[in-house]
Amino acid sequence: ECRKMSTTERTFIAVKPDGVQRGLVGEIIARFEKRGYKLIALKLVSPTKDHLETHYEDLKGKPFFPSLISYMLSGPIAAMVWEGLDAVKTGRAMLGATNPLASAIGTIRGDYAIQTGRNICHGSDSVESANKEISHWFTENELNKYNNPLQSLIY
Ligand code: RTP
Repeated sequence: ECRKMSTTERTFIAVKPDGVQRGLVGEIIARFEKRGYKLIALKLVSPTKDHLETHYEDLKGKPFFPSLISYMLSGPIAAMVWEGLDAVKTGRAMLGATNPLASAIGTIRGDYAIQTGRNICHGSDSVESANKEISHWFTENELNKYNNPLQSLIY
């Protein structure tokens, strides 16, 4: 078995329009904060259709693509970047499976969602897509550089 060494990574996490409207932004932020991840960037945005189609370009051929885009256009999205050990894989684990009915209890989707088409959050699925998504959603200026002394209690 080939196990990857844990490394400090950045991941793009977004609260989708349904999550924002249901008042789950604070809950989702709190889980990443409490786990020990470092908040690098955060904004509430209403992206264009073009922006969302590029974000989901790998899914362009899927039958659910048009409904996914209109779902993502249904309201503002809380976009964020979190940094820390294994942030991509652990971030996905914290969100839970894409289909909320298959998500473990204790995950964000497992606790707050029941439908794939309304699964309240997004998380990058690899370091490569995280880097792509971070630069798609944020400018270099919006990626904050700061020292958080609390990190020394976590690592
Ligand atoms: P995400 O990118 O949002 O974190 O989701 P994911 O990687 O877990 O899932 P992916 O397959 O990339 O799908 C992206 C989003 O499209 C919606 N979806 N609907 N069968 C369907 O109706 C269907 N399948 C996927 C979900 O909102 C999913 O998160």
